[in-house]
Amino acid sequence: MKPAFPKIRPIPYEGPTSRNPLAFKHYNADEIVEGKTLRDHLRFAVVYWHTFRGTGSDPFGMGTMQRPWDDGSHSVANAQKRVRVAFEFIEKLGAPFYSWHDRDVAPEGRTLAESNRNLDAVAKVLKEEQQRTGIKLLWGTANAFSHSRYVHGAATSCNADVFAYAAAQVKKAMEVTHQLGGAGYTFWGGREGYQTLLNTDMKREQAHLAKLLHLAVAYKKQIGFKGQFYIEPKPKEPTKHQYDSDAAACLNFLREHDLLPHFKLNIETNHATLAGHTMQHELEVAGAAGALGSIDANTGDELLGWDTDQFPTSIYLTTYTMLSVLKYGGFKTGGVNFDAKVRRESFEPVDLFHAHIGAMDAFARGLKIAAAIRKDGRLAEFVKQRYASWDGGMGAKIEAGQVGFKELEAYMLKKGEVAANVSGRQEFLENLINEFI
Ligand code: XLS
Ligand code: NI
Ligand code: NI
Repeated sequence: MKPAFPKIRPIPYEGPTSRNPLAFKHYNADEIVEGKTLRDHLRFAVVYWHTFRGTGSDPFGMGTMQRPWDDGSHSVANAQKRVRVAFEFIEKLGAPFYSWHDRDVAPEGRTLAESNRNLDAVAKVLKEEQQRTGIKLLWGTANAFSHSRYVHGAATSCNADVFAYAAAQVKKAMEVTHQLGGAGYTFWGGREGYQTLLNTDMKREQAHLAKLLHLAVAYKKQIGFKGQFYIEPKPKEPTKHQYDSDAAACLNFLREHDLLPHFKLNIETNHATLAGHTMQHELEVAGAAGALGSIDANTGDELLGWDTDQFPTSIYLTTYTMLSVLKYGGFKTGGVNFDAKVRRESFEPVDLFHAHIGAMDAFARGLKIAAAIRKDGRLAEFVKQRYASWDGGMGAKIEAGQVGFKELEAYMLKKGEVAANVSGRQEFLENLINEFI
């Protein structure tokens, strides 16, 4: 096969003074930060759906992407050829991982059996290319939202047959993920929510979603798949409300249905903002619960308010993200998965390189800045000092459960008024962060 990107050589690291748009300025994969290479900290992954299946269509217009290697057909042969192109791209970029939905990599057939055969035929090529390049699968997932059968949702559909179909589809996607040595498997509730409560039995739908996840946990054990399961929170789009609306809602759902030990969260930046949160907020909620698994790295346009899935370039965003990731011990099975798409106006193949190179550089900078802030220690020390009243005296007794309301009343009656409050120093801290940016 002729190369799809003949003019592009493997992307080198040239350092911050380079003016070469096809070189890294900050992502030096072998550089060590906090005892680990950048490659192992960031575990970059390229997503198959946006990068190799995105057409650039939007609600107002048709696709714009120039993808000369793609014949536009739904044939298995075209899908297999696309795999070679994808791996040429990922290899030249130097990303160690990729991720997919079943229906991105292989075409949906006329029957479930045909869809499964198509997936097997493409998975064979995925495996060959993984072995040839050493690129690994970060996670797989099933697209149980695009086909019209999923009009009312998948696991949460009012139609029990749809649940059965979704279960069969997830089963197959898990098997293929397992065959390809996937480090994880993600559940994003594409249409697991409602458009109107007038026609919705919310309790029953949520119980069905939990049922599907329990069946997946059981099947995982049965086939010996050791990868990490993730839930990806998102509040809306395509439905008005999705049950996995944010990290806190997902954690509550998982706890209520005895699923928490089996899942971690895959936090996506643009989903956080759609939920009215910052990425940092979602990462802290997940991290505090011991459930920070992976991230879908992108960014939204705050003025548009849609899930625009843009490539992340803000150094503040990547710095705050990596501060939280480092705080909770770094990625184990997860990574920085670029669930992002080039703009409709960026239709040439080379734009795919610019987008990923810039985002990888932005994360490399965020990581180095976060590590420098941690090494400096002033931020952590400030937070520690802010809670010093809990480290001894009455604070320590409250935390240890040694006092009740009676003792607390007696303490305050004697003292009369609280010890003086001190400033939160937000502006001082914001300035401190800017010292490192
Ligand atoms: C869509 C989601 C999706 C998941 C995988 O908004 O981000 O791409 O990451 O199904
Ligand atoms: Ni995502
Ligand atoms: Ni998204």
